[in-house]
Amino acid sequence: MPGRRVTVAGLGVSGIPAAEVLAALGARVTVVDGGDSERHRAQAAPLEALGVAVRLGDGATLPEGTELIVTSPGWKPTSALFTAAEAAGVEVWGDVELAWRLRGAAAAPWLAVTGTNGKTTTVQMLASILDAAGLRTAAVGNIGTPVLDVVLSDEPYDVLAVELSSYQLHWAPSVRPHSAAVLNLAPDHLDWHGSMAAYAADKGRIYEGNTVACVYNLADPATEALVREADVEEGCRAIGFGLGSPRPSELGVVDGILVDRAFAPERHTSAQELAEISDVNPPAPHNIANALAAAALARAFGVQPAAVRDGLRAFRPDAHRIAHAGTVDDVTYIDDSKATNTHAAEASLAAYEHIVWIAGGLAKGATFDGLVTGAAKRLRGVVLIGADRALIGEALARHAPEVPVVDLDRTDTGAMAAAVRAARDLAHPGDTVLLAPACASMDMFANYNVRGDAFAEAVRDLRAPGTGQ
Ligand code: UMA
Repeated sequence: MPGRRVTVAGLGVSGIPAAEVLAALGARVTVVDGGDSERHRAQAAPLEALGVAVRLGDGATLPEGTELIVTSPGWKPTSALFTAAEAAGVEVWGDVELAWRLRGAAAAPWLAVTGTNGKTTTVQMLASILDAAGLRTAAVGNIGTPVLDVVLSDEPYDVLAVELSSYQLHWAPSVRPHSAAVLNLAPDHLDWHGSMAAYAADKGRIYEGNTVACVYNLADPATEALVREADVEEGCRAIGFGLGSPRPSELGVVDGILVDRAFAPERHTSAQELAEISDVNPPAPHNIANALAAAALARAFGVQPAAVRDGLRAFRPDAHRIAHAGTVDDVTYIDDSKATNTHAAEASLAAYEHIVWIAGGLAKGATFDGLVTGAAKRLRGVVLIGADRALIGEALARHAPEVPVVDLDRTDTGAMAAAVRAARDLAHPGDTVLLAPACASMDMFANYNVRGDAFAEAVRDLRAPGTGQ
């Protein structure tokens, strides 16, 4: 790296540590970012003090003399910067690729997880299990802690639980996990990838070069297809997980018990007990599947069954995932702000009988016909928010024209409170008001946590208006 001219694309969670590490290695670093806000300028200053050049407000022009680009995951492959890089013969790595290439010879192996939904929970469950097994580990990647932060840490790790998004996988061709899981595959981020096939192909990269296990979902044949297409190390096994009774090389459920017929010594004749369904928090079907995937990766790494049970018991789910925000006048309010795509929203809409649904935001190229058709019978009413709400409104008009819809044409900070009040007015006693937007939040909120917090606050306000109690 010394003296190499490297351009870092994106001054955000991934770009900042990438620029710092490259500068420390002696590279001549320029960070470029299309944004030029107060936040950008505040984050630029400490980097500039390290000798890094920061160019804000222009993410399209390739800096003179660039020999390598290290990009943040959010940058689309079609970005003008990469078109210019290609024309100039300049290679592009993601920050995860950089981390993989810089890790030391004795670096911790990676247990990697991707999927359209459930990957953060699964990685957290996995880290909890590895921790219960007495291993030094960290949950990193798309979950929010850049991989670069840990691969170069002075503290040695035994193994890393790595969440990889399709964006990160796209830009990380050399990564070779010890074992990896694809939890499920449903349309998401199609505006970024260009097509479902391209999205699936990027997800499938997680299996490349696995040495011990490629873990797939028995209920989602597309995940198994990705295993078949992968080029893995000799002896690497395909391991299925599902909610039924497992065959050899599978993990599953028998009489309320999570069992392993993949890594158990007597797997051809019997299954090994790992944990009870009640050890999984919350014990909803999709979450039991997440627990089985986490268990499969841990078992592939040699973790004993008792640690799987202890790790699952110790795990606490994140806020904003089907979280109970309150009950007011016999109406239950559920915050599933984390449902940022149709696949996730479908799972939460399936869980309730009579629903007033709050939906909308940034659609990311999704269509809503299937989602609306599946939920139509259970919808008491719908409140639409956000930039792409008309797409959901049109699907409702086509497939559920009898369902009352409130179209909320405002994006100010009080918009969520107005949405919750409109939902309350549509709800009958015993109903559920469900925030499951099926869309990203960034048109109205900083992220889905802020959107969920606004919902929870608005529910508190229904009880004691104006006090925020
Ligand atoms: N920017 C541009 N031009 C672009 C795109 C972005 O200039 O075309 C700039 C923005 O102004 C901003 C910076 O680039 O300053 C942000 O880069 P980024 O969008 O890649 O985001 P980071 O802050 O680096 O965070 C990324 C992940 N973000 C995305 O993939 C969009 C975070 O995942 C991740 O936690 C973090 O790296 C650490 O690995 C978030 C996410 O939404 C949670 N992920 C998607 C998902 O889970 O569905 C994939």
